[in-house]
Amino acid sequence: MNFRHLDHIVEQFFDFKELPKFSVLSQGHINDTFSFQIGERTFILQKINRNVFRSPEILMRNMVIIAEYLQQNSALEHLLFPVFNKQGMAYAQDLEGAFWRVLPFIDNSYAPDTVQHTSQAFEVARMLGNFLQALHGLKPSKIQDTIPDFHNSINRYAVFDQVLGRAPLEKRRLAKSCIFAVRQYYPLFKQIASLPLPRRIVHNDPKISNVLFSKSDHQALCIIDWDTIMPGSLLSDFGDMVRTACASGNEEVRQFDQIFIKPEYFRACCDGFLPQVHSMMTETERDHLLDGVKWIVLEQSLRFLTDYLDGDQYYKISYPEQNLVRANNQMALYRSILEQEEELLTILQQSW
Ligand code: GN1
Ligand code: MG
Repeated sequence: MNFRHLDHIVEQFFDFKELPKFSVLSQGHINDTFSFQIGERTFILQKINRNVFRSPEILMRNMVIIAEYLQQNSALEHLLFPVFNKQGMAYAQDLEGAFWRVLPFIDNSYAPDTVQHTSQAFEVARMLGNFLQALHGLKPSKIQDTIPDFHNSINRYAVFDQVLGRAPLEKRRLAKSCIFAVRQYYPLFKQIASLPLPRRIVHNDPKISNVLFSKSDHQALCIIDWDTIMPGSLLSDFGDMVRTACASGNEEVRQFDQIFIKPEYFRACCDGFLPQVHSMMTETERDHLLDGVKWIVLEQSLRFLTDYLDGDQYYKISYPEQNLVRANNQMALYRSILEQEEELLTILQQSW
């Protein structure tokens, strides 16, 4: 791959004698991510997806506010302070107007895609709980929405309905069972929307691959991907964590009958998470944690399904039916949670 077009971006941030060495990091469904080296130092370079983030300026402003807040008010390490360019801005633009940012690279770390051991599930949860507790004092009004209505599932369902109306017949036929299931389970979104949930600053995308672990002792080091940190609900963060850290396989698994929540991972997540957030949670939040998991898994299925029907405009894909596979995978996870509900509720109660 030719990276020469990236030199022009990096030179807006740094002076260099030798050309930087770039590598592609294939993380995430949204932004394009690279790492590069200047001398001994390694950084992350990211192109912000404008289709998803309409206002990169707001996004980067949020990031700086959050990093400064956490530096002053928490003991968290590895904060994602963006590197400022030579004009003192937290991003740079290329000749086509695309927005790029430079972030610190966390040495000696890795981002797992699935949990291999209960201790990893515990660590993800401890890290997320810590992070939410640290953000607890940051007023929601300080942070602007980077994606409005991000977890407004009722809105997302309305969009799905419109997209469905204009989707090609063949796609509608192939997605028939998932479309039917989304319709069947839709009342959950209404139930969630009717809950008196406190609005807090939350991560909004705490999937397991957004938690970095240390290569030496396998402890969680930090939570990355701050693009969607904005006012929202603690339930959706708990939900997204469980969706990815407790599942028997990731979103890409095609053997849908093998997708379920591993009870031992769920127990580890509860044990890692609850003590961190215990003091700040309201009774409504406490009573509906498992509904948060169901909500986010169902919403994720709906999001993949909508994108499949809409011509794969949002999530990156590497083969044509990938978003439908992901939607069916998440629907299988949702159904398995319905079957496991009693067992999971017992684990939650035991973890208090
Ligand atoms: C996207 O960017 P990435 O891959 O961390 C998405 C999340 C989804 C996730 C599904 C801004 O996250 O909301 O849960 O894919 N991010 C955005 O894997 O939409
Ligand atoms: Mg992301």
